[in-house]
This record gives sequence, structure tokens and C-alpha cells, in this order.
Amino acid sequence: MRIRIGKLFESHDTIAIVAHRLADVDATTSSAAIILAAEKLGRRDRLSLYIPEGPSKKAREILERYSIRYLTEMDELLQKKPDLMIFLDHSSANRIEPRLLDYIEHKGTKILVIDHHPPDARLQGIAGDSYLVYPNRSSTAEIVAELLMEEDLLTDEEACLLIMGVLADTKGLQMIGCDDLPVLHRLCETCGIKLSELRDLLVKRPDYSEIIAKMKGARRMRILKVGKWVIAVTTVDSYQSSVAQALMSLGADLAIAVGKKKRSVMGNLRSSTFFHERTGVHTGDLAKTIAERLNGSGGGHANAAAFQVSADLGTTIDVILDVLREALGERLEDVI
Ligand SMILES: [Mn+2]
Repeated sequence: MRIRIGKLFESHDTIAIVAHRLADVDATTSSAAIILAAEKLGRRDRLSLYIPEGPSKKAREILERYSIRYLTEMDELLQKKPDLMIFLDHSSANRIEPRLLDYIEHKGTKILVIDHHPPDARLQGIAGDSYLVYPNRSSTAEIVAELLMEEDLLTDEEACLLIMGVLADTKGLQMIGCDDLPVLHRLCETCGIKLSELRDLLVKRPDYSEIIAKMKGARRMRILKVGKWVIAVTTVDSYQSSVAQALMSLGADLAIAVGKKKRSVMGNLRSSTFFHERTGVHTGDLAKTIAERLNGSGGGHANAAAFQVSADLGTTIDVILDVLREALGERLEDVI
């Protein structure tokens, strides 16, 4: 489907851009660039931006820098009676609130999906042919960039914003693909600010409490050896996910951080791709098994997973060690 942003502004009275909940930098910069382009066409007052639960921290800073306001309450959005809703970076209809989906279906509101994730069947059904999805692109920002370029709406302001979207979704270009390069090149030329400077804007200093949690996690770490694999297990009451990640950066093949939260124990697991490929151990399966044995819930991906159980810390760690022993089929040795 051929979509022209300028035409959309002309043919709709009120347009709502809908980012996913807790919008990340990609979703936010994509939205902001469309809003700034609308401003140049004198149509900014027709556009509103809706971010359920508000944007993530970094994304909020970006919106503040560009003085872009956003709505966080669905009722405020519906009061504006948008006749077009543009969904950015959603990937799945599950990320859209059910009440909003009902509203769209009931009112027959037109929608447009712009995304780099392949849409699920439901989202595709809702969008009909009104979606612009390029799964070979690493960010939604690039797709928005192309839309704006086609109509000469891309100035340095939008270009710099959209580069931040690309940087965020490619881990600072580590995950960039060949298909992304031509757009990135044009964005870069138009923006005129060095990529390294834009990348610095996205780096956030962790909170003091997060830094301390990581340090404590390292201090309390138990180091286990299974054959040639190194497993780190530690206890911290908060930031288990960042702590497990920090232990991975120290060199663990598998890292587990657990801690008490009210009456339950939360745990986070991380492993390297190499460990998963060689051992077949899937952290999501480990988390699920641990949870099953301790009346909790758990699961996740091959290299990152989490669980929450109703047990004390000591019992949880014993179960973790049992589950690891079974999964690896070998004795765990403490490294002192
Ligand atoms: Mn994205």
C-alpha cells in the first residue's frame, strides 16, 4: 500500500498516533517525527499522541526536549474522536488495550499500522490493507524516515530524532542490517550531528540503587562450576534482572539473581547464546521448572527468563541448584 503522510493530514480531521504502552525510544521518536512534520504543514493541532502508561524514562526526556505533549488516558484520546489512528511499533494486537480495540471496531475508526515487527494475525485483520510493515528493517523509525523523505518533510530535526530510534533498536548499531544502511546514511547526512553524540544522549546512568544492587550482587555471588561452564548465583532484593546481566558481563555463562519481594521470591536468569547452543539449556524452561516446584509462575526466552515463587530464599536456591544439576546432568562444584 502506498501511503503519503501529507495526504493523511489533508484527508483526516483528527489523527491520533498510538504508541505502545511504556513506549520505548523507537516508538517515541517515530511518533515525534510525524508530529514535527505535521507542524511544518500547519497540521499539528490535528494530531494527538497517546502513550498508554506514559513513555519510558529515556523516551520521556526526548519528548520533553522537543516539547511534545502526550496523553496517557484513553478517555482523553477518545474525547478527541480521532478519525484515523496510527499504531506505531506494536507488533501484536495484544499490545493494544481491549477497550481501544472495541472502540475502533464499534466506530469503524480507520487505522494505519507502521511497524518493523511482522504483525500477528489479529492486528493484520484489524488493519486490513492499511499497514506498512517491513520486517527486514531494524526499527520503526527508519520506516517513518522513508515516508517523510518521500515527501521532502525530513529536516535535520526529524532526522536526528529518528537516528535515535535506530540507535535504540539496534543496540547502538550492533544489530544494524544491510537494508537499514541507505536510510541511515540519509538520516545521518540530514541530521548533521555525529552518531556518537546522539548515542551518548541515549546512554542513561543507572540509578544509585541499581548500581548498589549490582555491586551487592557481585559481592554475594556464589560461583559454581559445571564441567567448563561457570554459573553465578546471587541474592539481591531488587533489580534482579540488571544484576543477572551484570554477572554475565563479568563472564558467567549462566547467571541467576534471586531476592525476596514481600512474601514471594523473584528470580531472574540470563545465559549466553553460546551456553544455550552448546548445552541446550533454555532459561525459560529452567524458570518454568523452578516455578512449578515452588507454586509460582515462570518462563521466558532461551537466554533470559524470570520467575516468582512462594517460598523462602533458602528453599528457592536449593531448588535452583537441583534444577540446574538435572538440566546439565552433572555435579555442580563451588569455586572458592
Ligand atoms: Mn521498535
